[in-house]
Amino acid sequence: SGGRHGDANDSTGASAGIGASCARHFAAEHCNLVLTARRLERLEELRAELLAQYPDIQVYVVALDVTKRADVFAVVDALPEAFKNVDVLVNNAGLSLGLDHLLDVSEESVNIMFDTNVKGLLNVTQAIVPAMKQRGKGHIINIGSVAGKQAYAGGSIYCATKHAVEAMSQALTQELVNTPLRVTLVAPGLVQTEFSVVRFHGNQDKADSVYKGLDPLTGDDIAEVVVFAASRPPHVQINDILVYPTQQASVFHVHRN
Ligand code: NDP
Ligand code: 8X3
Repeated sequence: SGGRHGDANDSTGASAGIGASCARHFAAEHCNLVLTARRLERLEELRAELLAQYPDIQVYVVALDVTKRADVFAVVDALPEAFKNVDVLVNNAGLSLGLDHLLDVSEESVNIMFDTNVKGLLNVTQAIVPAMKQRGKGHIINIGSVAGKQAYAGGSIYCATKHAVEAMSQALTQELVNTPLRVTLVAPGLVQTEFSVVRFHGNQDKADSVYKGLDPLTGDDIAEVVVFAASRPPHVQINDILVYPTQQASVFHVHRN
């Protein structure tokens, strides 16, 4: 798979949830890792955990806010030699803020969601992928969402950002079709992570209620899909995967016990 010894695997938003699970699952495949997020202490803890479990891998952690374009390029430029050849990029950093209706959503929330989910993903992609093209090797895995396929009341802006991730993934797939590079979009349904805690500004009860009465996906479930896509033979491009919990049938349709 991409990322085995000698190459590195870069995951954005690796300090929690799906991103941290991806780090653990790629580490289990003995990949060297570049892990980024804003909370460096979290990344350092994860690094220590992974090195204790897999002493044969190398893990580089660096604080990075994907919304800061100059920082994204500076971090990529300053990658240590052993981590320069990023083989798999997992564009995972993302968030949703609130469930305000379109008429009420604040300009600040709109900016944070677009800056992170859309422009942040673009920043990292533009910083990493040119070198992949030069080397003729690389895989871009974008974490979209069922919210990128359908929109729901209260989710207008978040859904718009995830529809944008879909559009960027589709366009990039076409733009790289004459290269050995691969593009994968993984679109999860309900995954129990810190996502809803962030959406509800730290209100744990409200966050828990999102997953009440069903058996939600875990970060590990999504990480397994990501590693599966990354570990196909070079001629196989898993392009678009929608993953639901068994009790979910659409963005609106969730069966609760
Ligand atoms: P978490 O809140 O658990 O994790 C989000 C991660 O993104 C954290 O590591 C956070 O790190 C990072 N992040 C947020 N903003 C930035 C930023 N500006 N720069 C760098 N990193 C950032 O949520 P999930 O694991 O669930 O979310 C991961 C992805 O999965 C997101 O793109 C989300 O939209 C998507 N998704 C989630 C679903 C769900 O139900 N949970 C369903 C479908 C898609 P830090 O705060 O340290 O910067
Ligand atoms: C997260 C899934 O339905 O909460 O992307 O928006 S949902």
